[in-house]
Amino acid sequence: MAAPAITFYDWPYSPFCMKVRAILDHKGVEYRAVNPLRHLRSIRRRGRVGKVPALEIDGELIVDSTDIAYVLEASFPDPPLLPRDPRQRALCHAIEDWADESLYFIGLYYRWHDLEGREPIPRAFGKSLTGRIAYRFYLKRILGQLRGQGTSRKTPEHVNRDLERHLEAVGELLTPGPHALGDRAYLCDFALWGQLNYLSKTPAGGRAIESRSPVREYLRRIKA
Ligand SMILES: N[C@@H](CCC(=O)N[C@@H](CS)C(=O)NCC(=O)O)C(=O)O
Repeated sequence: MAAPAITFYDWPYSPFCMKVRAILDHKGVEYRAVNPLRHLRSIRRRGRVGKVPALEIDGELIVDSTDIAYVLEASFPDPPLLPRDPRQRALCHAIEDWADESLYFIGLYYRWHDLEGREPIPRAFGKSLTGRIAYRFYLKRILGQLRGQGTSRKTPEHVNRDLERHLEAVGELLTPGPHALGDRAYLCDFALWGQLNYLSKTPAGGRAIESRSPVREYLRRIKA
C-alpha cells in the first residue's frame, strides 16, 4: 500500500511544531513541510482551531499536536508513542499535558513578555508585509493569552520560582532516566522536548537550563 501523503504546516519556532517534528522523525515518516504563515486562513477554515501545528494526511487536516500524535500512532505504530501498561500510559498523558498546558506558558512568558526574549522575534517573522502584520497580530494575541492565563500577572520573581520548580521536577522525572518513563522515548518526552527546547532558546530559560545538567543532557539526547 502507498504511504499516505503528508503535509506538515510547520512554524519552526513553535514548541508544538517541534514536538510533532520530533515525532515524525522518530517514526521515520516522510512529509512535506510548509510554512503556515501563507495558509493561516485555510488552516483556520478547515481546522477551526486556527493554531499550528496542523497536519494533512491524505487530504484530511488534523489539528492539535496531541491529536496529530494519536493519528500518527495509528498509521505508523512502530516505534510506539504510548506505553502498553495502563498506569504508564496515564502518566505519559499527565506529563504530556503538563508540558503542553503549563510549561508552555513559562516559555511563552520568557519569549514574548520578557523584553530580552522578545527582542529577536520580529526577525523570525521577516520584513515582508505579511510577516510584519503577523508579528503585530501575534504579539497582541499572545500577550493577551499570557494575561488571561495569569502568568504575566505574576511578578518576575514569582515566574522565576515557577520556572525553577518546573525544572527541578523535570530533573526528578528524568531520574533514573534516560527518558521520563524509563528506557523508551514516549509521547510525553516529545512534549517535554518541544517545550524545553523552546524555553532553552529564550535568554532566561537558556540560562536556567544550562545550569541543570540532567535537563541539559536530556535535551541533547533527544535532539540526537
Ligand atoms: N494545544 C495545541 C496548542 C497549539 C498552539 O498553541 N500553537 C500556537 C503556536 S506555538 C499557535 O498557533 N498560536 C496562535 C494562536 O493562538 O492563534 C497543540 O497541542 O497543538
